[in-house]
Amino acid sequence: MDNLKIIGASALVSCDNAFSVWENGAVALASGHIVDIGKLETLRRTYPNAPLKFYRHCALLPALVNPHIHFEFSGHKNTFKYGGGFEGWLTSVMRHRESVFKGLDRHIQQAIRVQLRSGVGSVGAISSHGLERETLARTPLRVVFFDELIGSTPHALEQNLADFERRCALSRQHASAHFIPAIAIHAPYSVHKTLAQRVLDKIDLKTPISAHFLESKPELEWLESKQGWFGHFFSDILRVQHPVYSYENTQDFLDLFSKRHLLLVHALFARPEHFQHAKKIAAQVHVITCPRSNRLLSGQLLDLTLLRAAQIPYALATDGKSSNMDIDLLEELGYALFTLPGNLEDNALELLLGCTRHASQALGLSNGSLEVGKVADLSVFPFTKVNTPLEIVLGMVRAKKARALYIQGCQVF
Ligand code: MCF
Ligand code: FE
Repeated sequence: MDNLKIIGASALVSCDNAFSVWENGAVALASGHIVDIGKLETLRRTYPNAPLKFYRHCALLPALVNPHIHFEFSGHKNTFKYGGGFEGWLTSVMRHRESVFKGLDRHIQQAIRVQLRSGVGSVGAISSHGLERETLARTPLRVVFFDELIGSTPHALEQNLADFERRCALSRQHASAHFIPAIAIHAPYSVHKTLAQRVLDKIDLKTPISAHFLESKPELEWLESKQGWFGHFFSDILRVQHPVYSYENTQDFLDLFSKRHLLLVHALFARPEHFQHAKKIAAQVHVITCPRSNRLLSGQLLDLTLLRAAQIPYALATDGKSSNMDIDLLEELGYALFTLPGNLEDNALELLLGCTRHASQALGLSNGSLEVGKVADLSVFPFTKVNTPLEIVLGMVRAKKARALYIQGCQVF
């Protein structure tokens, strides 16, 4: 076979369904895909002429996937208000968001370096304005680029739609295996139902759709009973005279996503019936959890027991620097491991899959596990204890950065 090469390490963690782990394991790659996997010695015998790269005292894993990040907010440090609940944060974003876009390109470059350094090969990038599109299209990162739809007032509907379609058209120009255009419906409170429907009517069913969902209690109150802080948000902050209730309730919002490939981001205040409805209505649902962002903005963490009961997989993400101290997925993984309640071993396994296989599935990619036929996005970390998912997660968190990263079989570092 042409272009065949072997990459091996002292330990291999496949993150496949069977959660196979190999001592002195390796993958054979050709044309950016995994064509074989097994013991290093076996692969060397099968492909005696293939060049070999072996990482001693290291573990080979799928490259990590960060499925929710706002690169446009990478320059943010301490402008937005923390500690005043979600309401305080959102008010401060509405007032000051333009000011954090200064010197943006330098911050985006740095944010990209942070992703790669921590072994992240793919990201789900939420784009409010398209300011990061060109930079992301030129990086080695695999990017699922979610152009974000926002607009809650009916009278500005045509203008919001035109702006969104203009950004989507620019994104489509970059479409490739490394840059996959997708769309985000910002949140129930910020996207009018008619606007969302107009957009979704034109989008094919395979396109991943991301939505911030029930991130705060006021959002739930607004959706369910048309009461609470969001009334003030519309009249006093957005200056909408008579706020329109465009969704009858939470189910009505979820009905937008019939047969869709849906990523529900946060879902902190979702109730069992909401998860059940999402699962029934969509073709595929993942919850994306961003624990540090959730703690900072809404004071709490996702209740994983509700997801397990609904049999909805979750993936782990950093969110943007707009709502986090940094955007390092390994830091997020450590925080999640130490703070999410429940059985530590169970959580470790879910979190590991949450930044590999499940995150990849959420983004509709074909990486995220080491299996024949998968795209060869690989990461290497300096540890060898891989007896349990907990040992693996601890090894990654302790490493603080990856030793090597391959995207589509090409070495990034
Ligand atoms: O995920 C966090 C918190 N929830 C909602 N939005 C954002 C987050 N980080 C950045 N945002 C952006 C969002 O994309 O903030 C704006 C949107 O552009 C808020 S609504 C004007
Ligand atoms: Fe977000």
